[in-house]
Amino acid sequence: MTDLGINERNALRELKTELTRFIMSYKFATDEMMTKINILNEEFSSIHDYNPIEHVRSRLKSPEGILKKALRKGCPLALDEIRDHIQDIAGIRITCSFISDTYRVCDMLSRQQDVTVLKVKDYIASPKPNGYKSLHLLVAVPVFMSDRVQPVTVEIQIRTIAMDFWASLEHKIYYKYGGSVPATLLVDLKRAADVADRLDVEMERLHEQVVALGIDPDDVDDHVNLDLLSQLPMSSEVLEAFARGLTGVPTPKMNEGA
Ligand code: 0O2
Repeated sequence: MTDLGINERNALRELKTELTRFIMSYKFATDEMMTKINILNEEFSSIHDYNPIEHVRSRLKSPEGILKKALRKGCPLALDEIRDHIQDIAGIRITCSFISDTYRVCDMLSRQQDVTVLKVKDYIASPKPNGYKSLHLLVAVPVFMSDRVQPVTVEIQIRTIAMDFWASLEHKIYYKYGGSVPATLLVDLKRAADVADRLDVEMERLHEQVVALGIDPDDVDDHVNLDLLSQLPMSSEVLEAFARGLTGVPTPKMNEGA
């Protein structure tokens, strides 16, 4: 190994500091947004009788993932360029029970003073041709470092449980086939997306009825889910998978081989 001169060593040290700052800024921005979401989550759970937030997950894109996306998008491999062009380095996914909740959560976050909404992509109102549905909110939050305040972009995906279930399966299939998914599987996936959509619409309708009756939704949700699932025109395998995804247990009717 060759010895580095003082200039090279300084340059390397600077690069390492910049890289660390770059990655840490996304971690701090995620932490800030997660705090905001957790506050809403806890407030709804303890003060209101209904919580629109079911699950929250966050992830930082790996350096390999950033590099792959930069190459795919033809983005120059410089930190400033990556910051401007790769907008989902920090990602948060919020899962809600009902479609109306996704918009409600989106509004609550967008209204916060220190959150700047950069872009909203509404794939719920306008789904992707493959059936993908989700509300994507691109926000910038100020991250306060020792010597600067840096606005950092975070992508927040807000979707229902059914949309999330479909998207995670589609994502696995897409990667399994390296992006070239067989046509028959694409047709099946689109059909499953339509089923998930019908489930969401029905669940919303039932939810509205429950709210109109003044019943505490926490007391009845599971019962309603399972009854509705059993009536949907889907194969028993898909029904079982949905039931597991929604409640963690198969429906009694499905166990009986219905
Ligand atoms: P990963 O592995 O989940 O991180 P843009 O970022 O706006 O320049 P892009 O990437 O097309 O362009 O933005 P878009 O459409 O908002 O997608 C961003 C993320 O949404 C994706 O990140 C996925 O997580 C998710 N997504 C978008 N379309 C689909 C889809 O058809 N199926 C599934 N399962 N997820 C989707 P990545 O980096 O592509 O992937």
